[in-house]
Amino acid sequence: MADSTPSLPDRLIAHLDMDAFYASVELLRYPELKGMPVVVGGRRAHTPQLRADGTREFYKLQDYTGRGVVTTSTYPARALGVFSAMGLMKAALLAPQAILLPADFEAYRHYSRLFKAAVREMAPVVEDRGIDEIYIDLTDVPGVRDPVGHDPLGGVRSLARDIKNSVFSATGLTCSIGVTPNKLLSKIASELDKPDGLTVLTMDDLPTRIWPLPVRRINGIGPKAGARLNELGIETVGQLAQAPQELLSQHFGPGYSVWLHQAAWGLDDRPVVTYSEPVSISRETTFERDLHAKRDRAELSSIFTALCEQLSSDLQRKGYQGRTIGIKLRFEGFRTVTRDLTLDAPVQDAASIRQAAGQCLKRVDLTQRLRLLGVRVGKLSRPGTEEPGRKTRRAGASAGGAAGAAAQSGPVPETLPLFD
Ligand code: DCP
Ligand code: MG
Repeated sequence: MADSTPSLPDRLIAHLDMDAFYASVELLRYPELKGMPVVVGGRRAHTPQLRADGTREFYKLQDYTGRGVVTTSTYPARALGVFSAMGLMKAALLAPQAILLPADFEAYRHYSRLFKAAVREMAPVVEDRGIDEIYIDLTDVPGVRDPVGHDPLGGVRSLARDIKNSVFSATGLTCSIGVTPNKLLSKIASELDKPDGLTVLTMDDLPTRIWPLPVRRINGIGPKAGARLNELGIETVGQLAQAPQELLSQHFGPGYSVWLHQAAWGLDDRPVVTYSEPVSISRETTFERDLHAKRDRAELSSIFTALCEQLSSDLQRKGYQGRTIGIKLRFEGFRTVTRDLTLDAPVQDAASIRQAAGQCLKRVDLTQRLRLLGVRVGKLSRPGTEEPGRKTRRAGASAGGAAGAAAQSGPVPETLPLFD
């Protein structure tokens, strides 16, 4: 008898993303908040206080004043319109009763390690994509191609379910998984049934499940490209799939337009890469109020030093040193400027980072008030394994944000106040 089972794709790639990750970790600590609108994004001052009777007093969003943003929110808070990156005071208008909690990155990193270790025990080919997401190559996991009853994808579903269960046992947290023939589709699929979702798609599902989605759901179509496509009347992935290649090429250039077309047809050959070194490590902070280089010099200077110290301890903990030191400044009005400097030899200590970052700072016009300051170390190496240092110093400058034209570079006149 001929085998009528449709053949499975060559590759079976999963994308796993934790649900409301930071907020869910907080709920492990404060289970009484389960089911409530909760927002992570406060400062230490918003830490819940233990009352005499053993209950906790939480901080309500309506009592917040300041300029912080929502780092993440629970699904009940999202139902009220509160999402990542929204200003906390704006969020307070939508969800005044929501609970505000400070972020605890140590805890999130701990749970990140736990869930990744749990997955690796079941399927070792894992690509780390950040604190709460991974790709997993399930292609060669034993049993994955076994049908279950009449379902040719039964083995895939059952393995994905086992992975979800194992993540839950290890952490008490739920995640959402998409399994498809490639990374591009899996990244989209994992979001289709969030939270606690499991979505398995083959190429046959492309027209019904992927094409109706807005183009922005494709990882790699950012706000600019998305807006541009919409202006051309291309709203959905399906419309993108049908768009004439010449039209795309005209507006997006030859390389990106070919990629757009392939993405819309669900094509992606990228392998799951099991190991990658970070490109850079950075620390940044948004101020509670805009600070001026001259008037708030002392405050800025100590924030700047603290950032360099934190960065140095990050580098030491992770076992890296770096040769390129960069700064990021965001001014009132959201103009963002970056500067960097490449040193002869890699550094790891706070003083050297501070010194080089200070040099970068001298190349920025600081007449406008600042709302954010960041320090970054790039060109990373492991101590003892670095390539020989360069003879020359190279300095780079780039600018982004609302006014990309902010690449006003060159030395700033000596008379300008510097907080270094
Ligand atoms: N995060 C952040 N700043 C953002 C977005 C997210 O710091 N602008 C942090 C908080 C999130 C974590 O990264 O908990 C993971 O990001 P996700 O986009 O996966 O968001 P969540 O896991 O919170 O929710 P979801 O269930 O939609 O995945
Ligand atoms: Mg997530």
